[in-house]
Amino acid sequence: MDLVMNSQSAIDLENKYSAHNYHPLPAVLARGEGVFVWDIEDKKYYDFLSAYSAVNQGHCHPKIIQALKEQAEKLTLTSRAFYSDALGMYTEFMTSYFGYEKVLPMNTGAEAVETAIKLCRKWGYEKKGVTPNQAKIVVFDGNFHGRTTTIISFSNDPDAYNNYGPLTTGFVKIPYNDTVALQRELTDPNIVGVLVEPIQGEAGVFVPDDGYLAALKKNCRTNNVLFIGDEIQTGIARTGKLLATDYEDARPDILILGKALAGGVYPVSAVLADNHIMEVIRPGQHGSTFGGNPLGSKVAIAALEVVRDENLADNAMRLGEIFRERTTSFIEKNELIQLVRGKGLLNAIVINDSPDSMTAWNICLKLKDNGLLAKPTHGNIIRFAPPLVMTEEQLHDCCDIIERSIRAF
Ligand code: IF1
Repeated sequence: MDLVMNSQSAIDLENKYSAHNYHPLPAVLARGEGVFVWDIEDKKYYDFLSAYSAVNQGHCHPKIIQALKEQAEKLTLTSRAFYSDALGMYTEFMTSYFGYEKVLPMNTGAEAVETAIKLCRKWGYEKKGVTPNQAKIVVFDGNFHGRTTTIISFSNDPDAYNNYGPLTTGFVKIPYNDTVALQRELTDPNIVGVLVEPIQGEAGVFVPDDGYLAALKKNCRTNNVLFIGDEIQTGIARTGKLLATDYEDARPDILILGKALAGGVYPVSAVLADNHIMEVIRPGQHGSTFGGNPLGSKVAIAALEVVRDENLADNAMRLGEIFRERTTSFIEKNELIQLVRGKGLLNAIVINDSPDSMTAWNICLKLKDNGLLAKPTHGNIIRFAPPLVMTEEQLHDCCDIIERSIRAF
């Protein structure tokens, strides 16, 4: 191994030994603090991805790191074979914070989605009375919920599912943001749930029309179907409210959280529901070695306290408006950018070029040169999702960088 690590040698090392399941932007990060990250050569960048919205609280938030350190020295893992002095505290905190009767702790987002699917199906058989093995869950075109075999079974991105078959059945895909399609599908008595992202992230930050989520909720209620909200990316203040579903009368029956739930410090995910749903899972019927461990529990409490104490939802709301206002007036004078869309600090710009062009990628390389990190999604879309601890002054600085970078094309 090289004694002196520079960016190129780090990239070479990763390329040689790490599976090639990613194509990263060539920035080799070594340090992070708040809205900033630094590469090996100590070049400083604004982070405009926030690890796909996992570091909403900013990198290495001192309060979260303190909780991690304190608990790491006491007790990290017990498994659920025993009780711990942290899990009760964590689950009480979580349920009151989000307003549900029960929480089921897991680790990654995909695991929590799997958990929600299992919970919903079991509820369907045991409470709704669906014929064994006939349960169906409604999902949407363009969905992204993770990488497990069942989840990729209902993706419509060939990269996600190709040659990973045989795929899991029991899902019905309908167009997103289409209330008529929803009404038609939900009357099928075998439908037990609707799994939805309140804003489709991977699809390119696609915000549904106002009222769509409320209509979805209403249709679920009328047809005795569970509304499963995947707020792994949209939750924890990202879109300007604690949850993106808080914008409407659209409380999910099953709420899925991950990512920023533990501030990007530790993998913690959760499924929340009320007793009449959660009670269908009994001892031995679901679990995880790491889920609900003391370290993750304490880190998550600290991470959620930061969100509340620092008013991150309000800040995301305010800065998001400024960001879209500035970007909108910029693109009036710039033909390369088609539009900006989003809510709070989950935004994207769409480039006026074919999705298979290199323009978005090249803009991201230029942004990197100018000290800001963002990543293209679906060819010609660039997602902008900085940590929510950003100041207004920093945001204007970032808008200057973005405008300067795009003008270079
Ligand atoms: C990757 C995107 C973001 C998610 C929603 C569940 C999960 C995710 C709504 C699974 C994860 C990630 C995973 C990451 C890329 C990324 C992503 F570009 F694919 F769409 F965030 F925008 N539900 N999203 O967004 O959570 O198991 O990863 O903890 O490369 O797969 P996980």
